[in-house]
Amino acid sequence: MATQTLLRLTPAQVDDFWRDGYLTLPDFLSDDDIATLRSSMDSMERWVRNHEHMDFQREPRALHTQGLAIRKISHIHINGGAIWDELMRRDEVLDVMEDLMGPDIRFHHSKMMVKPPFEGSAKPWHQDLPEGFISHEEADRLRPWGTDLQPEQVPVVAIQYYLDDSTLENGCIQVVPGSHRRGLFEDPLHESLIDQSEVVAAELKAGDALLFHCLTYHYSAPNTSPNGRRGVVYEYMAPATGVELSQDYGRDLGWGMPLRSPN
Ligand SMILES: O=C(O)CCC(=O)C(=O)O
Repeated sequence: MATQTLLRLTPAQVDDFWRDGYLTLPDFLSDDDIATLRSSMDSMERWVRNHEHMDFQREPRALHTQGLAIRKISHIHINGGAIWDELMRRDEVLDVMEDLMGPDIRFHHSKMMVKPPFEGSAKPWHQDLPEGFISHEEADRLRPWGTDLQPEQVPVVAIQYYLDDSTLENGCIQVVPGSHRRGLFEDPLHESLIDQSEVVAAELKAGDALLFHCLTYHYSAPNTSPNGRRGVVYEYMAPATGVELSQDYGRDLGWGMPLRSPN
């Protein structure tokens, strides 16, 4: 795929990320990227509709498509083939991660989140950290820290690339700015933790990307529109002090794979 031309993050963008817990990156993917990834995704969706696999999750209430609509494809860097693996390793994204977390960058996991027209379901408010990054014991150890748990101590950052425009109507990601400095909570987040007046909808266009920290509260609403919304997530981490990573259940999913090392 053609490379795109994002420059390194500016110091102001780095500050914004660590202040707000998220950052938008307009035009991260080139038009060629979008076309290639969409075409790959179209074929994958056709294939996945007719096959069962532990990495494919369907929409629970997919009435229009007789239960076949796809909600999620886990481990897209493996299940999607070479172009999705290349996107995971791309210098431009590793540069961004290095700007945020330093020069020792490891891969954590990937997934394609699909919000089919009218049938895409909500993803409840949550923080990513407890979702497989750490053991239950580790989460229990970190929760009592409250706001003493600084996001810099758990350097795990997600980037979501959009293959389609992502709007409030089709279930864009919504975030609570600054929530990554409020500690670690049970998963999913209790509704009492969400103050709607603080919520920001990250409406983005195809080709844009959204970065968010693993402690940032985030949510996506059901897709009530005729427009699908596909957003692929890759998550990266710096070696974290004091945080025990969970295992990848015996499959070689590349979790913890070094992608960039300090010279
Ligand atoms: O794309 C979505 O709708 C949800 C993604 C998400 O919450 C995540 O990657 O943690």
